[in-house]
Amino acid sequence: MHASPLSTLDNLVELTPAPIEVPTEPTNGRTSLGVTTGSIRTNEQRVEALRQSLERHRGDRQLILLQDFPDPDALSSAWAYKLIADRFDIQCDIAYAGTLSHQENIALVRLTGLPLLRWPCQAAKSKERDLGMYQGCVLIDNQGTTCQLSEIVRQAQLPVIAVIDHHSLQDGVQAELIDIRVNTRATATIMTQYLQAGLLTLDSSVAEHVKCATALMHGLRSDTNRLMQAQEEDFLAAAYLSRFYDSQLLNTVLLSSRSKQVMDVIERSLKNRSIHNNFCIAGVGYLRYDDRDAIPQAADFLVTEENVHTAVVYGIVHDEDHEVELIVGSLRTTKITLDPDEFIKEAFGQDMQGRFFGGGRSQAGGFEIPMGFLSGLNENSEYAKLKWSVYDTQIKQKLLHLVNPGKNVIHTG
Ligand SMILES: [Mn+2]
Repeated sequence: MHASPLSTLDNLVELTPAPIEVPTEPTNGRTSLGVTTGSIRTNEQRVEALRQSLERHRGDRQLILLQDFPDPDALSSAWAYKLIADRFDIQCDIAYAGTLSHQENIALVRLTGLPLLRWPCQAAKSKERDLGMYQGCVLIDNQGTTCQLSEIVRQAQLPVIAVIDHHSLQDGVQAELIDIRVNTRATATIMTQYLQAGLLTLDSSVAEHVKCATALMHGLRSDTNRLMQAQEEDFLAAAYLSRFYDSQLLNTVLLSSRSKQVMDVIERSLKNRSIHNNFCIAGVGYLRYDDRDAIPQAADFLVTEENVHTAVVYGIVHDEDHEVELIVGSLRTTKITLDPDEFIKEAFGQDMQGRFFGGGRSQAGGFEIPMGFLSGLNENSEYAKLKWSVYDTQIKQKLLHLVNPGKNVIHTG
């Protein structure tokens, strides 16, 4: 494996009991190492900072932005923020631009009544006047890089009040309050700590509290591989939530079954996979926008094979609304020393604007590569085949450069 400065950093951070606070200024340059330059804050200071921020914005209306394909950690954490903010007379709306495609996420939202707005980008743009009713926005479980709405909000000059996240620090994060803990396994853990510190006292006789606690438990479990990767602070958060959550409701959410489309994508990933140096790589060809969540699910499955520590699954997703195609990929790893954020950034590099094609957190990462001019016209099946084969080859080449350094794996020309 390549020597990753960030994985060394993460190991270092793990030895430090106090989590790291990031600087509020954007880091210069492209290195994520900027994360070390911040001062270390205590939990009390963090709680106080959030309390003051909420106090300062009393009576405001805030927009909580989620990543385009929100997962249980993001959904539950946003809900917890909304309930906390409510105590300070701040009304929040939770919005996302993409699709809620994982069957468990759909079940979670339906069964708990989690308040959520879907704002496809086109609609959000035309709603620009509506953005005027908000005094600020909040990014939860993301830093704006995986959230199309953040660009629209930026154009509307809506101030970013808070960023609460656990993914690796992305460039240019600016907000009044930044709480990014790269060493914490789930944003749900961070939000539970805020609840526990008294920003909102949960009450098991309030149905909404019980449902939110259940959602947080689900978020925490799903970002820690069912608690198997959980650390002390996650267990402490889960212990606190256990007083309020509804285990039967959680069970119902977890029992939701996979759709046929997801099974088909998993089947294709199994058929197409190749294993090099304990890395499993699988291209799954074309899939519909609404089925794109099948990609991380296939990666989750492939990483369970013996002798595989890391799985990368990717495919071409066709977004009919916007008439564009993009490569969407997911990485899952059980290798402690592999940093998904660093790995993806190193494998695929940046676009012309200097933005990375993806990133990640502990054990998971994702990437999106727009296909631009080559998008569409797949009715011509020869062209569609050729296009897939070009992208498939190029992604494999880029990955194998890192997986088998020194080996000239694929000869071109
Ligand atoms: Mn998360």
